[in-house]
Amino acid sequence: MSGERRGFLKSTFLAAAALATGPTLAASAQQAVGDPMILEPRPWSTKLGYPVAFKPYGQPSPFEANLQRRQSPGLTQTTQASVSFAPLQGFFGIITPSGLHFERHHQGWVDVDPEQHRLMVNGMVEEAKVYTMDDLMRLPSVSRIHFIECGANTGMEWGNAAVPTVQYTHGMLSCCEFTGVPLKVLLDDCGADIKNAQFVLAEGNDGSSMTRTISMEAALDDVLVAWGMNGEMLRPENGYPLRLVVPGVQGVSWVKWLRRIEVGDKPWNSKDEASHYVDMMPDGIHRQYTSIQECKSVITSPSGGQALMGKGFYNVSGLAWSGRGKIKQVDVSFDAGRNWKTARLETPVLDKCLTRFNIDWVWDGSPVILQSRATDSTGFVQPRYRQLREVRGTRSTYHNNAIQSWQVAQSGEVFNVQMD
Ligand SMILES: Nc1nc2c(c(=O)[nH]1)N[C@H]1C(S)=C(S)[C@@H](COP(=O)(O)O)O[C@H]1N2
Ligand SMILES: [Mo]
Repeated sequence: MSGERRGFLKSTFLAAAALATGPTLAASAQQAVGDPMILEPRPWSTKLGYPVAFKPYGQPSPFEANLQRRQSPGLTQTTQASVSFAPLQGFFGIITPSGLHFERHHQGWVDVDPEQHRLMVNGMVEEAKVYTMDDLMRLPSVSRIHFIECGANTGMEWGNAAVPTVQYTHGMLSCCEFTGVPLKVLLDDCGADIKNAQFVLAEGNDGSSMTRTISMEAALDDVLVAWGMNGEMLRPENGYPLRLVVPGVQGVSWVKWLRRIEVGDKPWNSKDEASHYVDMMPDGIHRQYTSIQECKSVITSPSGGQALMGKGFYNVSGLAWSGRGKIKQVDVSFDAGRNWKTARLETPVLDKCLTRFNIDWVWDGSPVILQSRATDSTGFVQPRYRQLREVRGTRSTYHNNAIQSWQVAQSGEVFNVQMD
């Protein structure tokens, strides 16, 4: 190691020590002397372990059993039309484990036999075609990491702080590596009339026959017809064997169990577009076809429902994303938005993808309100509730990207609160 590098390490260590005034970072660790957990053998170190492939498909540790998708206590559940929220408070980095991806089904999820699955491309094309899964998987594929967020995410918070944890405020959000064929390849293959057609319709093969209009601009840009998720086939809940991936656009357009793409010259105004995911504006008129998920962020740790273990050092961590591009900056406030400090963005920072941010914090034990505010590559800054309501009024359900506030009480308990 060169002298220069050693010097760097030494100075960063000193900087860290200086930051954690009084007790250093290590102060949270127990003193080793006398701790039986390190001094005495544990049961698992004194016997044979399980054989390989004891579980042919790996499972999380039984000690992690509490980390689950959950249904919100604040929502009316019907048996099939429902939503499960991803436990954002337990995630690291940017990838959502496949088994914890949120779910939103308008008519329940289905187990599709891939041998019987077909994708039709028709409408304004030279030749309509029907593809089998084998046909599709022979085509040139790409893999891309993108977030998917339901347009209704954070929807229960329009009025006031309604639900207790980040799982319920922001958990209709996930981020995976998707593998599939660019939709453009299929449109070219069928000779789509891209001069005159401005839209495509995507149709699902479940009981809801989900149908959504997507702009030709997006269709020719980064939309994928995907079968892979996190290195394996899609999970049934997420559209096995085929779903549309529409980067940056609200989840409803990511049609699952995708069976048909129709090329056309006007929006279809389908049942799924007439009432769902439209925004009631202050003038009483519904804004239809809102589709891009605007720049947003949330602190996931510490977050509502958690409790700090006493004053001292904490790594404050969260997620930021924008449907319009990359995250440029995330600022964190420890005093309800009066002062802001710029957080570290962890790599990779990708287009229309979750970005993980972290920032050092020493809690002095007094009550505080934590907030994060993201800025994207277009310069768009995530709004406060007051700014959002100035434009959108108060009667919306969807597309809430306001700054989230978490109150840390003197007890260390963290609560969902809403700041103007
Ligand atoms: N065919 C079909 N596609 C669908 C839906 C559906 O009910 N049926 N739900 C949509 C909605 S509203 C969202 S937010 C996303 C959710 O995707 P996920 O369940 O994989 O999280 O899928 C979309 N695609
Ligand atoms: Mo959704």
